[in-house]
Amino acid sequence: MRYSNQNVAVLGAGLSGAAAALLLKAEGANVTVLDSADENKLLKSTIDNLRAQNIRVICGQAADQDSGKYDFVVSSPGIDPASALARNFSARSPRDESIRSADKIDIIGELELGWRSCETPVIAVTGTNGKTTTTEMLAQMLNDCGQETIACGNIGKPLSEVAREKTKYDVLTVEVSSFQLETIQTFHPSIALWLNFAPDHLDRYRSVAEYRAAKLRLFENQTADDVAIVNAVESLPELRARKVTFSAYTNRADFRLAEGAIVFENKPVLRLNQTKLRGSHNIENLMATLAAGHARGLAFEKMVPPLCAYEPKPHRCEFVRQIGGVDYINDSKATNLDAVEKALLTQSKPVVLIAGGKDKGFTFEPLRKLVKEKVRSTILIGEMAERIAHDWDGAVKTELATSLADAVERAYATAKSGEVVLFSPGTSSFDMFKSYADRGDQFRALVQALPQ
Ligand code: UMA
Repeated sequence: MRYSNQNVAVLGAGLSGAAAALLLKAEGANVTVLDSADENKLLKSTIDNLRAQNIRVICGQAADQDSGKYDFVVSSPGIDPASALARNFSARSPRDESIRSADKIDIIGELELGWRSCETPVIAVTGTNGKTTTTEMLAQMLNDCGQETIACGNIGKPLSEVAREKTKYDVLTVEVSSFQLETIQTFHPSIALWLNFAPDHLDRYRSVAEYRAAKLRLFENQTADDVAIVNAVESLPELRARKVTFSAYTNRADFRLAEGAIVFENKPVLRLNQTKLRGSHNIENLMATLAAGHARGLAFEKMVPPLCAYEPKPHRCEFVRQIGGVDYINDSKATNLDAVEKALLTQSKPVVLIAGGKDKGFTFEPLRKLVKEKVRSTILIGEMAERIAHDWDGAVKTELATSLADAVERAYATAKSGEVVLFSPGTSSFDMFKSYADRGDQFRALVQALPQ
């Protein structure tokens, strides 16, 4: 077994930590899971399951101060390297010259751990927006075309879990985030998709450049035998892999847009009115998916039917209901400004916008011009409400709401027939909700409960 008799610490007892711990245990390691949260705040079923497998779990302050001797450490993506839990080990990292070699501990991420136990080639999908849609759509298309795969990674099923299950696949379709890429060493996708890039996660990174550098590690271990599918408008560094480009905005791309169709080598390969996806961002997601299928040797005629059947998932400009001529749209998945911009650009009716949430360290100023153009009124919620009101002062009418329920009531009172109530928060949900999905579910339920 790969990790027989090794002592390994796993940081975080969420989805990634639990999956990493179970994989390590199955591969012979003695595992300790450390989580900074109080035990009663963690999922009891997860902790019970870990302990039932003879995995030690230490929570709260004792975890942050743990002084156990470990051969290496596996970190969950959500754990900020600046946190007390991570710093306890990074202070002993092999990269720190001042530490005696006997005391050094290597830290890898859960993605890297899963990769090391995987014998299946990987298609990795990253981008600030669209990666979940593309990962899901690509996996569905590959399966329909007879190439067995599973959508995993940041999408919600950690790669370590897939590695432990040992199910045979032709290829794995892995959504990868910057948080996961930060801690790779050998992770090597044979096909890497770079969908787009926009500022995000500035509560974790010191700068946009630092966020971009973490994401660019996607290509780090690729060779000339691999394929890099990249947005043509991005100026990326020199890549070793064979580059295939796509763009809905320029003709200087391998996959481009012409007369309502996606075109490759001057031939239309997919008519857009046949698909259920809308907006230029989704056209690019389709282009990247077709490019990945092409790189896997699939014919376009085979790929088109499953792509046309693909239904957009909840929380992504999801139409909820029409009341009194007002459309209510749930775009809770919009966790950064780029996503709000895309949602606003697809609206043809005046918008009543509900936005706001956790303070992720960026300003909403860049949207000011577009908001002035498209939005009649804004209703702001969460940690960022006052800051957004300040950023958009004078551009649009703003109201502050005390809760999402209050925001929905205010939108209902404000919106007139022929308008759209768009819930596109522009930042993450963790100040008030468990996740973007929980936030979107609550919005949908509140809208469903409104009188006709
Ligand atoms: N924790 C500590 N100390 C800390 C911080 C956190 O102990 O300083 C503990 C928490 O108490 C908690 C655990 O760490 O128990 C949570 O770990 P985690 O945040 O890594 O969450 P997981 O449940 O493992 O989920 C992670 C991804 N979460 C993040 O990257 C924040 C999930 O992506 C992913 O689906 C899952 O692994 C499976 O791979 C979510 C996400 O928001 C959807 N991703 C970001 C995004 O898409 O923008 C990157």
